[in-house]
Amino acid sequence: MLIAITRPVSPSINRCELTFHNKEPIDVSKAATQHAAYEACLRELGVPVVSLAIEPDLPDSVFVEDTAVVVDELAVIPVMGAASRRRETASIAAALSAYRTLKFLEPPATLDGGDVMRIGRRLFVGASSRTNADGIAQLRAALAPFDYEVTAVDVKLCLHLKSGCSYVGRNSILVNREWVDATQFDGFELIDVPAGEPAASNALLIEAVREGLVEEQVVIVPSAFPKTIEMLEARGFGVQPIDVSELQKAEGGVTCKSIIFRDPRSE
Ligand code: CIR
Repeated sequence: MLIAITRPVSPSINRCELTFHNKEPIDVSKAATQHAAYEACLRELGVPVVSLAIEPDLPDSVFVEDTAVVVDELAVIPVMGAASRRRETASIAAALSAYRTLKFLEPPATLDGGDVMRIGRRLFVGASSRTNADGIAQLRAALAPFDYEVTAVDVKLCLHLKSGCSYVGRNSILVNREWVDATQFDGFELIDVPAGEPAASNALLIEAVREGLVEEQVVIVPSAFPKTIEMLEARGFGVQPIDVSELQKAEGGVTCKSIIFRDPRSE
């Protein structure tokens, strides 16, 4: 069974890092309400949520995806690309130690979990402003004993690899080819984001378990992207729209607000 780790929105989120977005005021209480709805959506899809303690002094701490890379055998704790975010990993490492052996990356490596798109035993890792070549090399070395293949992918004009592409199931990657070098995705079906919705390439695939039995794949997509929702539904994907407008102002999407992994204790 899957489990999700999340963390509440920090009251200091208006001091978040911004790289490609202009600053816009974030309504903290609306952001918290939207985040609670996101957690409720995960629970509804059969994924129990462990919400960690709030970190009032760490503006970006709701974006837990960036603080770890979790595979079945290991949790890798990176040196995060933004210095202001590096203190976020301590409490995440403590929480993940209940589920996985930990492996810590070391300087000069930098890496953000948002740069890692895992598809089975393949990990595509964005070479971005947050993740450097040492980060990719150390991740590759950490996962090599478990037969994971790590492939670097060039990223431009967006924050993380998964800002520009997401695995949506059925061997398909939803992608913005202007942001991500899709030539690395040989063998996968590429679904281009519709014109006018460049950031819709961040979508979250959940293997849903309903009523304890039936498994289905659901793709969570921000409600701000109706053309993408319609396109995926027309292609037969199960889609769950969700409003994340406030955290989009902080350069977040739908993958960044959780770390989702298999819980060995429930199997
Ligand atoms: C940052 O710049 O680090 C945050 N303001 C946004 C992080 C979003 N993370 C993600 O999409 N994985």
